[in-house]
Amino acid sequence: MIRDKPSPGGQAPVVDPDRLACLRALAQKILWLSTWTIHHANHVRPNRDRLKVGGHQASSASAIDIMTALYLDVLRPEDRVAVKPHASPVFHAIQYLFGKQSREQLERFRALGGAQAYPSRTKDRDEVDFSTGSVGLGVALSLCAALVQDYVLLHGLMPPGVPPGRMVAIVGDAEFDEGNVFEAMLEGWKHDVRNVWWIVDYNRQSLDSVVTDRLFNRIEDIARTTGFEVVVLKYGKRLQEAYRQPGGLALRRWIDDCPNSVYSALTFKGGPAWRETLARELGDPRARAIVDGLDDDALHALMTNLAGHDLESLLEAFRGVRDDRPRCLLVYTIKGYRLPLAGHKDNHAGMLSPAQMAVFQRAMRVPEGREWDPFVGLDVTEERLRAFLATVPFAQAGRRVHDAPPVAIPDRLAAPGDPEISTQSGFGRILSDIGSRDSELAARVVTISPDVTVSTNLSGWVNRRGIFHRSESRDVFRELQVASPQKWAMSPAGQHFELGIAEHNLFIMLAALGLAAPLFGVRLLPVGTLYDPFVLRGLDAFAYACYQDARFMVVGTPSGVSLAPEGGAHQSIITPLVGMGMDRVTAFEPAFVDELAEIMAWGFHQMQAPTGGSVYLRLSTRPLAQPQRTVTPALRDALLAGGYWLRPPEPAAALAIVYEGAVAPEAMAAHEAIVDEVPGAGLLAVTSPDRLYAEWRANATRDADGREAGGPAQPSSHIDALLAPLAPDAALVTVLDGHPAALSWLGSVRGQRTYPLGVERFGQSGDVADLYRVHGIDEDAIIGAVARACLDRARRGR
Ligand SMILES: Cc1ncc(C[n+]2csc(CCOP(=O)(O)OP(=O)(O)O)c2C)c(N)n1
Ligand SMILES: [Mg+2]
Repeated sequence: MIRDKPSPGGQAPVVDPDRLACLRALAQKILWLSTWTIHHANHVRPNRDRLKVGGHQASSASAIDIMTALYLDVLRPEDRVAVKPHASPVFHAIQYLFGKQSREQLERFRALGGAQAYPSRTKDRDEVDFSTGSVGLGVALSLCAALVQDYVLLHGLMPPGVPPGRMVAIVGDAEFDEGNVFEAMLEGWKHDVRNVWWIVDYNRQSLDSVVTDRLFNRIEDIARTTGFEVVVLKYGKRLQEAYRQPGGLALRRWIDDCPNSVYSALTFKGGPAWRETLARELGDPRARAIVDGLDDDALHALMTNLAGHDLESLLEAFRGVRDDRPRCLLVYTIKGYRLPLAGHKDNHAGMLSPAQMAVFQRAMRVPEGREWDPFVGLDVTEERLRAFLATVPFAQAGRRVHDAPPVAIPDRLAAPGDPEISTQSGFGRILSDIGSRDSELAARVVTISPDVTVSTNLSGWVNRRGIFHRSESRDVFRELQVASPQKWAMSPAGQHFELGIAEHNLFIMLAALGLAAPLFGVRLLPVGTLYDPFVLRGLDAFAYACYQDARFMVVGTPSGVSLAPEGGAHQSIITPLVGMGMDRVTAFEPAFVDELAEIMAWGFHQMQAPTGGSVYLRLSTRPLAQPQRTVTPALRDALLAGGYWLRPPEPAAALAIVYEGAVAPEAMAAHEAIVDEVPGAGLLAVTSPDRLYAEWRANATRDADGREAGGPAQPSSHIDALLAPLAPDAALVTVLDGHPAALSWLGSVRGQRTYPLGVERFGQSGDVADLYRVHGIDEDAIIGAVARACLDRARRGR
């Protein structure tokens, strides 16, 4: 085993030269493997589409030394990492060296079923902690995961033997252009986040070009302001040594003052260009003497000796972190370092040509045919490297992804018995009732809301369970006896995260809470609330959370124009389509609270099922008279499958009214008004177009390979069975307080003509009756659509 020597002064240990030699050799191999993986995908593997995609080579090369220092030395198995999107080849190469990634997967990089272009929790076979790809999101997720780790620790939920880790993000400097990163920083500061490391690959380049000079000053300021300890790592050891020589300060001043674009261009051009420029611009003859004493290669190596490519500097800095305060390490690097693309402003999409690759391969001393050999061409023997790799702390754990036993969910959740109540109130009451009990479910529910806790009806739950914070804070209003129904004390035992108004943070926190099982081995049941229109504000993060299979329940409430006087800015229109279109989420929009109670119980199961997913409830503040009924098992099954007949049709009926959500009273009234004219007409309650649609599509007739084969749909889907009693040419008048496309597809199930009603235009303030009239979803509009349907049918000869 290779050990470090303690340094004489008891400072951060000096890196053992033997260990450093191994790390340097392996960094070289990681550079080779990642570059070869990309080249192989573009030039070697048969590429049917001839789509040679750049964006990986230069970006990967930039992060190699940082990632080598982290993965091969500093990280522990319990640490979790968000790797910047374009460094995925580096990540896979490192896993390959650990024996946790196969050659076959690397050979299939970016091909179907192979290693993914961007690290993916769900699709990559090596252990990706956080998916990345959409810049900025992985960065924020690492911080949110640190908050969740604190929550788990302070609630005593961490399973025995699972130590807390550091939540690390390897960040591209341009990721700081994404506002969501700053939103997360502020939230982290409010919650006194710990154990988060952001290591910024400060190559001063983004996709299109070289980034603004002194960007890091701004990043540094903001990071400090939001509680990060900032460490700037600029110069490597060789440059530091040069600065100590006579004239060194002048050299340093020149580099410090050099604009990013000039530095990048000279890096690309190499030794002679450095010499020519420095000869012209270095006033101090002693500084010029430093330059003159070096040949072109050595001069280039010196001038590009940034800390981000100096393993010693990196290790010193990383190992020097001894506390759990959040760290932002700004590490100077060169995009494309050690590749012929280095520094060129257009290099993001750059690729090595086959000729350049041949030169590079020779330089890496990799014989043809041995490109995937993990040890060939290095200065250290295979035996030593194998021994070294066997001791790497990060690779010691067998499996780093945890599992967690499911939380028991009662078969039924009690629905409030009020004769008239809205689904939003019902939701608050059901949750409050859960909170009043001493159950496993109550212990594992965590609620979260971006400053709309009270107005989305979480008050009851929060009063019972309290707000979470690392440190206690008193409820001053209560202590001063100012009457308020809402308790607002915070403590480490609280079970509600109160966020600022940033819906992005809500969804990223839901992602982190919803990954507590694989990350920390404990199952949490996160429930987030927000106003439904602002689902769109957090949509990217919503998709991101689902993309990596985080499990949560999100409640969009109030929704639609039914929150009438609040006006168009608060009225959601297209969210029913979001619920249907989003993968790994099941969306429901119940009208009645007995339905809601069943859906929530189902949802808590769904959030834990191996092939389950998240749940999105679109709720309303509109109080509705509740049906007086008991939910039979058959009704429960039907409403969970997406719909049931509130008024069943008579056989071969010519028409059905189909409604979803808060427009139930209008649909019921219209049904009553027309049923004499259209005998036997049915009234179908849809609780989830998403469920109906998904099952209908899944049951489409398919051939042996699973491809859709045309022909009649299998009559096995729930919606098909529901619509079967109607006449084959029956009309369906559909209505919801949302975009009508959510239900208009129903006509395709059995070829019945659909008359879709819904909201298609931005709304305005008003009362419910006015707005329903304006948007054509009131009783009259439904009756009008029924009349049109009957006329059409008559015209067609019936
Ligand atoms: C949300 C989002 N917008 C745009 C892109 C396209 N894109 C990929 S990488 C990149 C620039 C990345 O620059 P930086 O973060 O500095 O990474 P590096 O220089 O290390 O490659 C852009 C704009 C993306 N992946 N995600
Ligand atoms: Mg960059």
